[in-house]
Amino acid sequence: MNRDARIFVAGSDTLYGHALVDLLRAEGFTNLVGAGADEPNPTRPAAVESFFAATKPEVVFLCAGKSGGIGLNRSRPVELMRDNLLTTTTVLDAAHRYGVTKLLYLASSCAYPKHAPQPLAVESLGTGPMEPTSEAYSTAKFAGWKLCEAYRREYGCRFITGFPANAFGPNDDFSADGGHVIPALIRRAHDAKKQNAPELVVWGSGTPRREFVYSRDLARACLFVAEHYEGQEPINLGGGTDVSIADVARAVTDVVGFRGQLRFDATQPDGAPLKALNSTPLLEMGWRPETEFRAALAETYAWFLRHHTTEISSKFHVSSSVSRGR
Ligand code: GFB
Repeated sequence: MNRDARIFVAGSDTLYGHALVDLLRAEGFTNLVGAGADEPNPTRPAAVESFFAATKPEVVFLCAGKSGGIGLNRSRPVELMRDNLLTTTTVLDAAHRYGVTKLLYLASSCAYPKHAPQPLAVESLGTGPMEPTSEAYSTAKFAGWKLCEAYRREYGCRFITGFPANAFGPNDDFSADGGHVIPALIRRAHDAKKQNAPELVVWGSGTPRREFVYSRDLARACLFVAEHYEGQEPINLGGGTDVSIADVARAVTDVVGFRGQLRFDATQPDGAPLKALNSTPLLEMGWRPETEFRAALAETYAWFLRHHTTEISSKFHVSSSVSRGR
């Protein structure tokens, strides 16, 4: 990719989008369009149309679309599904009509069947029912992938879909009830430490396992795929190992410095028992994750301390703080 290519990161305010914009700037890409106040609302066709007409992006990373953890997926399926369906149809349509030369759409590992063989290979997509807690959001992500495929088939668009592992990092949604497990536990462990609370509640049994990817590594994988991958098949963006939620909780409390007990709350859902990606195609192309899990957690907590130290969160955050981008 030319360093002066016009690149649009749709969803530059999301976990993925922030990391991508930072990486692209650090790698010397000088012509980022819409990475700031001029980014159009991706669910508004007229705004997206004017933006594409004015800026004519050549490469698009489609990171936009609301997302949240298992709690938000259970309580806000409509908002998550509508936002993602509208975002995908709007941005892909504009990208097609304005001749974008390459687009990478970020889907989600929760679009895989709940009981597909592990690690999850792209051949398993669509072979069984999804995890019910996130079915609405996952269906929208699945549809986004299928729409990319349809543009490729009907119009020859170079639209690629990536399925990332569970991502975390700076700029995530750190709300205690709406965020994904790592930012939510960072928030609650931090609050518990400040309040000298005797215990930290961890949702579910602690036995589910997830493969995590640090957002900076995910951004590197996205750039790598945009530069080197031309296949029609979607591609998994992982390459790490899976960890149990109990071990994640222990690692978070270590990093945060919370010394109390963990209490597993079985009234909260576990979600899928295991989600690990088969990222062999990406690894065979030569890409590797760089950041060790503990180091990534420590960087994330350091970012949290710089940006979130004034509030103590317990309230559920709805639309305005629903994080975008998973
Ligand atoms: O991060 P999380 O919501 O992602 O939850 P999913 C992962 C696991 O952590 C589940 C447990 O077993 C949760 O029960 N967990 C423990 C917690 N404590 C907490 C907590 O405080 N907050 C949260 N959120 N979980 C999401 C999907 O599922 O995966 C989304 O719902 C999205 O649609 C995302 O696709 C990647 O992997 O279970």
